[in-house]
Amino acid sequence: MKKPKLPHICLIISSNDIPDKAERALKSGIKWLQLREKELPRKKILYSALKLKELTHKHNAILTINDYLDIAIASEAEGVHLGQDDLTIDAAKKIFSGIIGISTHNLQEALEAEKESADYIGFGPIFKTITKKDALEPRGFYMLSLIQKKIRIPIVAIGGIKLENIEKIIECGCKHIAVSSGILIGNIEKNIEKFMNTFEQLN
Ligand code: 3NM
Repeated sequence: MKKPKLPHICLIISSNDIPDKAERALKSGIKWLQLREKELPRKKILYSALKLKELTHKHNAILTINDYLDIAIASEAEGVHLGQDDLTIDAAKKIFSGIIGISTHNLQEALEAEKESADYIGFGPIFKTITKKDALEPRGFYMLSLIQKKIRIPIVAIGGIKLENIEKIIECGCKHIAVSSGILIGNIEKNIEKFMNTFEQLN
């Protein structure tokens, strides 16, 4: 199976956002959803993933599942997003041929992920985030630029990304972002339109 190209914007959602916010985002043109669910039992996360897969399929978008490779496989998601304490990329590759991404927070983790041939790295948090409870200290633009210079695989900047700071992220050379509150809080449709317009200027 050929792996799909990564869209510029990944919207991170939880089960509470299904179906309403997920559907609104897809209708507004979001082409990549990541299901990130830390609270619920696995079976409920699977149900959310299956529902989301129906929606992403309908809108020609891709779905990735945070942490749980078994749920990614069972829901036929296009990808899995691993944390540093989840399965290794090598192990995931043995049982999954879809997109494999991994969260990284420093250059060493990013280089390691590249060596293991991850399809992309998440790098963050770039700014302070209200979404991730155990987030590390913000890395800022300087670290993002440095990572951009050293790493060849796609980099998805994450953490506190909003309309107010997106242009500076793009100035760092970054072509992909993962966003939760910056899209889901306020007017979803308007937020997405503005984020998409910023990226369209790149193409
Ligand atoms: N991971 P928001 S920051 C899920 O640093 C996640 O690895 C991060 O949500 C990391 O766009 C983060 O609301 C939260 O800040 C992203």
